[in-house]
Formats: sequence, structure tokens, C-alpha cells
Amino acid sequence: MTRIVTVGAAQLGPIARNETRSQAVRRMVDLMRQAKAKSCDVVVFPELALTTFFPRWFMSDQAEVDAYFEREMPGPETRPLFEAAVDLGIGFYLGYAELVEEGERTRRFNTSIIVDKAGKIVGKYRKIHLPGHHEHEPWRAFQHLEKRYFEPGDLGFGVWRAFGGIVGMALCNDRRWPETYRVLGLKGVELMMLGYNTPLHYPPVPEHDHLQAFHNHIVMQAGAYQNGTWIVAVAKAGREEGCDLLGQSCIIAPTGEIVAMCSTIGDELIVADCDLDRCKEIKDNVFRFDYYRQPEHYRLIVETKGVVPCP
Ligand code: CDV
Repeated sequence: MTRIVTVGAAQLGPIARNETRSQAVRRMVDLMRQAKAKSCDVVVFPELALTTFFPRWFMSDQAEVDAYFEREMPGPETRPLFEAAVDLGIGFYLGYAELVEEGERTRRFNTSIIVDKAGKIVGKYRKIHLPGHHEHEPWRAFQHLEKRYFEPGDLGFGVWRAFGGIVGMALCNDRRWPETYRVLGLKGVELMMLGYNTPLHYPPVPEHDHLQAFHNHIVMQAGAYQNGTWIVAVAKAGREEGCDLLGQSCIIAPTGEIVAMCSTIGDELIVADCDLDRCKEIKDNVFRFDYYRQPEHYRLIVETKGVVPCP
């Protein structure tokens, strides 16, 4: 029996600061309907898909920041996504800002979930690699205050049995770090889902702006190949509040090949039939971990955070 999962990458175009969650959700439900027409089992939406990318603004009023966060999932405005999942028989991955009250403590995470075809949340991930900075830096053309508005995820890199395979999640900046893929690879991941918001302009190193698309794909193609997994990577793209965001959402095979890619920077669905058994071509051969890995020589990876000085 083949294990083919038909996956839709549901790229979103920009979401304005004054757009409501309900407006964004309507666009997403429309993409789910398109996905149904193309026989998708699951669709992947971007990181922080319900609102504009709010970490680009410094806000000193915490209540203003918290207005971008979800206190329940589903809530009244996001419930239509869950209802569409049930009606259409399609699962989804969704990125959103999560606020949780734990006793006296309010915690805020950059979160993603996997919802199955029955509309049930089967997995949750909280972004571990938070990019950007803590303080207001007015010299930048725009801020990137993820380090201020979120705390690092506390759930690790998880995998779940869903859609007939082993599914893992990551969010945006996580895709640049080989550790993300390797931990998921060591958990047997076959289908990795991730959403991103990547500005074309990177204020600290603007000389790399023209390489954004290249860097996006090189890290994910390597991660897919080196761990024998499918990757579905989905952008919020286009000019959002004056900030240009990278598109080129894509679906990558375990061989590292891009099998589908968006060609616009707006709302767009691309689809691929992902044969999960193709992961074995890599996992049982060139990267057969249990036969070839030499973990005794990798200890530094977990023993140090920064570079160890050369003696
Ligand atoms: N949302 C992100 O994590 N964005 C980062 C940018 C700031 C570099 C990214 O890695 O794409």
C-alpha cells in the first residue's frame, strides 16, 4: 500500500494592520476549498497567519501587543477553519501568536498547530529559534521584535502520527538551523511543515538582501535531503505595510528537489502528492543514521552554545 499524502502549500499575500482575523480566515477557508478541489489531505498556512506581522513595530503598551495574540484555539474568529476542516475533510497547519495564563504568569509564544481531518488539534509546536532583538532599534527601516514579544518555545521539536505518516513542525527562523532538522530526523520525521515571514531586507546585513530566496531554499533543500523528509514551507508574502516579504513557498522531496513552488507573492495554492515511502530512499541508504552516525564526535553540539576558543 502506498502512503501518498496530497499536500497543499497555502501561501498568503500580505495582511494589513487593520485587517481582522475574520478577513484572514475567510481567505484561508477559500484556499482550503481550492485544496479540496485538488484532493488535498492537508494544507499548510504561514507563520502568524491570522494578523499582520506585528513584531515589525515597537509597541510600549503591552495591551496593544496582546491584541495580536490568541487566548483560545479555536476562538470565535478561528472556528471557521476548524469547521472547514470537518466539512471538507482536510487537515491544516496554522501559525499564530499564543497567549497562555499559567497561575500569575502570562506566557506568549509564536506557535503552530496541526489539525486533523476531524477538526482536532493533534500537535502543537512553539517556536524555538526566535530571531531579531529585544529593544527598540529606531535605526532599522522596521523592527523585528520577536525576542521581545515571545519567549522561546518550551515543547521541543515534536513529531506526531498524522495523515498516515510521521509529521513534524517548525517555524520560520528554525529552518536556518541544522539542529532543527536533525532532531526531527532522529524522531523519524517524514513530513515537515513550516510557515515563514521573511523580509527581503535584513537590516543588520543588507548586503545579503539579494540572497534571501537562495538562503531560504538552500537550508530547506539540505535539511530535507540530509534527513530524508518531505518539507512543506509556506510564506506570508508580498508588500505588507511597506515591508516586502519573500514568497517562493515550496514543497521539497526527500531527495532535496523542489517539486512545487509558488510563482506569485499573493494568496496561492500549490499541491504535490508526497509519497512518504520515498523517505526510505534516503533514510535506509546514504543517511542510515543507526549505521553511519558517530554521535560520540558530536558532543559539542549540545555541550556548548557559542564557539569554543581555538587553543
Ligand atoms: N519570522 C522570522 O523568523 N524571520 C526571520 C528573519 C528575521 C531573518 C527568518 O529567519 O526568516
